[in-house]
Amino acid sequence: MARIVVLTGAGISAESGIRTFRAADGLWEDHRIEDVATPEGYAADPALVHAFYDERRRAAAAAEPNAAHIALADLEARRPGDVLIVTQNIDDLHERAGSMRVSHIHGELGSALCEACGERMPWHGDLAGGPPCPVCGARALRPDVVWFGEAVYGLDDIFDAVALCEQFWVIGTSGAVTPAASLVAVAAEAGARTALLNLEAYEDLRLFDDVVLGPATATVPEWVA
Ligand code: BJW
Repeated sequence: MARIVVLTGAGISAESGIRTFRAADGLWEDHRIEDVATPEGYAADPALVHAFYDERRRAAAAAEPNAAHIALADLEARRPGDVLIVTQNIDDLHERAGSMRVSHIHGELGSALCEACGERMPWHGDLAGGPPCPVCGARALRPDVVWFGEAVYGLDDIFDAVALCEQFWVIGTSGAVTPAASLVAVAAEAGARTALLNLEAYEDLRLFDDVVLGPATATVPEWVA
């Protein structure tokens, strides 16, 4: 179990050049959420959804981890076994910064899921055009990401880890999406010290012991120092 559990969202990757979802210039400005991030949207127009994720896979591959990702990886290196990152992000910038324990609860761009055989597999190319599944041959590969209405990955283990941690930090997420947004309540209820490091404050900050506002590349290195 980890003493420190860190929940991260799109804001931690923003300064690596990866767009967030709900900002004025965010991803949802260009796309209706229900068209690209629901099973129904995918069934209606798979080509649109593949184009959306193929472009994001290329953008993530071209991005580099920033000082916030690196500070968290350095913390884990200083305190082996004490840090668990629970990320809503589908990029791999935490891993590329050197973090070892990362749980991608909303899936990963670097993975594909075969809807025919159920296999999850590393995938680094485009999915547009319907490449065959290397396992079963069906042309049924989709992005291995969690859309609205689908179950997030690893939730039971994460609830257990959060209920047992000493510190729970939330970095760069709007807190608009459950179940990730409800983890702070679990941590607070269990007696962990809670912190929010975000560009903007939440309307309701009652569950946070500490609130540090600012860009993650400035706040996170200072916070973990
Ligand atoms: C900075 C910064 C800087 C910027 N430094 N900070 C009614 C119908 C159906 C479902 C529901 C419903 N009501 C509720 C639900 C549940 C639903 C939900 O939460 N909906 C709400 C929107 C209302 N949740 C789900 O459906 C989840 N599943 C579920 O509940 O399953 C139940 C179930 C159980 C058992 C069996 C079956 C089902 C699944 C949610 C999946 C979310 N998926 C997405 C897409 C993933 C793939 C992809 O990336 O495309 O996840 S949506 C999108 O939002 C993505 C993100 O991970 C997630 C959160 O976004 P995030 O990271 O918070 O980004 P932003 O943009 O919102 O915020 C960025 C923040 O950073 C801002 O605050 C900035 O200020 C800050 N910031 N720059 C520091 N430099």
